[in-house]
Amino acid sequence: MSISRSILIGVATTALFAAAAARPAAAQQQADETAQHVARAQLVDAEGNVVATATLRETAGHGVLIRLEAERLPAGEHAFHIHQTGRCEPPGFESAGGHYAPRGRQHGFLVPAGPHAGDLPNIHVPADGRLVIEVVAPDVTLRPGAPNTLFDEDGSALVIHAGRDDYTSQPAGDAGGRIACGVIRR
Ligand SMILES: [Cu+2]
Ligand SMILES: [Zn+2]
Repeated sequence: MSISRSILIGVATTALFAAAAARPAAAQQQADETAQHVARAQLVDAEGNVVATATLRETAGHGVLIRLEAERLPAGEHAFHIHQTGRCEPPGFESAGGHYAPRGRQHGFLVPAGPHAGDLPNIHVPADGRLVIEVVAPDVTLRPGAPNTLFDEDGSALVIHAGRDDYTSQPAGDAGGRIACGVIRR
């Protein structure tokens, strides 16, 4: 074997080892980043039954994408919000506090000084109680430490109401009682 050929093989072998070593580390890093950028919530009703699940995903700087999968909600139009405290105590779920609004503002998409960061469009549940929707909450993030993070000291919750949000009334859209609530978790 010539010297130059053995050097070439040596370089190639080193490169292979480097690639093999780098791959698990990169995969782990990617898994860590993915875990940081995804959250979930299980929404329960007043009796504690799971009625919907949500997956929340950090976008590329455009807020949090929320996918809601409902299995057994009452038919009709319902308000859907992010509330400021990650506590869901049945039956009334008042423990979840008001709408998440780290930058203040008023309630509602139809109000010039609105909306709250946690305001979301109404959901429309068909007769069988099942639906899947996706919606972006543009003014929140899952990144810890950010002023508008959903993972602040007391966390956050997803809440569904008995009635529709009129997008106007203060402080919460005149949406009636809270019929389902889920703490947002990693
Ligand atoms: Cu609400
Ligand atoms: Zn609001």
